[in-house]
Amino acid sequence: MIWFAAINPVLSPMSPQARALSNVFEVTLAVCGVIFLIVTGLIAWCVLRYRMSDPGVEPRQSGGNSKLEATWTLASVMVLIFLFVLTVQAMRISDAPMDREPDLTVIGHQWWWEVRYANGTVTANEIHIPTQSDMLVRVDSADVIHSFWVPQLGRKIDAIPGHLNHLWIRADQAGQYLGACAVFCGAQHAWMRILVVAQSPQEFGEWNAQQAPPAKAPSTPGGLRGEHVFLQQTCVGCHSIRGVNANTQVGPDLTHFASRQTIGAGVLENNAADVRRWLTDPQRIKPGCYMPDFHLTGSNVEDLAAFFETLK
Ligand code: HEC
Ligand SMILES: [Cu+2]
Repeated sequence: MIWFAAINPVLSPMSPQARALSNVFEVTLAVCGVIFLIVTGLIAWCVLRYRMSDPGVEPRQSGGNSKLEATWTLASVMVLIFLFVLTVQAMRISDAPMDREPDLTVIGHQWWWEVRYANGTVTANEIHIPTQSDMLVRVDSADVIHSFWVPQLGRKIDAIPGHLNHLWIRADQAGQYLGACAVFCGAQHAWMRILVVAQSPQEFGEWNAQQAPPAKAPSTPGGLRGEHVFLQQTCVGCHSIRGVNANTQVGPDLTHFASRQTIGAGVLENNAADVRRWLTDPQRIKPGCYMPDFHLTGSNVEDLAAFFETLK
């Protein structure tokens, strides 16, 4: 089954919640498989066994068999009750309570994810969690309906404007887990990836402590020029860098942008060359996305990139 697990993360769950769900899937598939084999087997057997052997003679006709009918009705009911109980059990394990303050809030935007933690950390597209602990996630949307899904860690849940939803995510082992928006939400729906980084509780604590404070002021000349460009252009209208400008969440929070692995919800890697590509022409990288092309000069791009490198 290993090759199957590789192409289908639903079948390699990494949390009790995801395991309960994939268990429902596997058991239902097995039950349906057995029923399919019984039905097709019986049909095949009847077709072969009762072929017309003598065209002149009408075969014996029999109508109704109440024992047989009662048996298969009862058997179907039992199978349905079994699957019902299994499903309710999985729902109890995977569904989150509504009456508790969440550990983090995830807000779907066209086409990226805003991520806010209770201690003030704000980031985008990359969610860090400590291993072996149930994280209660509140899911909201800033515009249209999105759907949050990290198959190995928990259930899929819609992000609906004006209607808060909750789910558990949890990872038993440290590692990186991929997810994506799972309901079509416009042009760049395909590039609305989620990366969950599960770390030991200690590493997670360090990460969160490093993410919560505002950005340090740049010290290099390039960094200072870049900060100036950022404030001069309309970047400030959409992005916030805590410590530099007021809070706005039209685009991802950039306070610790340099510590993230990707740009544009997975469309590029966050490295020196790709940051420059993004700033030069975001519309070519992610056509239709809500970051306009500023036709920045080469030196503006260099300075901004130097500034962003300081946002660790
Ligand atoms: C009209 C709003 C808007 C303006 C103005 C704007 N951006 Fe953006 N920016 C966005 C949006 C929206 C995204 C996310 C795009 C996506 O992933 O779909 C983004 C993404 C980014 C990213 C990648 C962040 C990440 O974590 O993926 C960087 C870096 C960035 N913008 C820098 C800038 C700079 C520098 C300026 C000014 C020259 C600027 N932006 C101006 C809306 C804006
Ligand atoms: Cu989507």
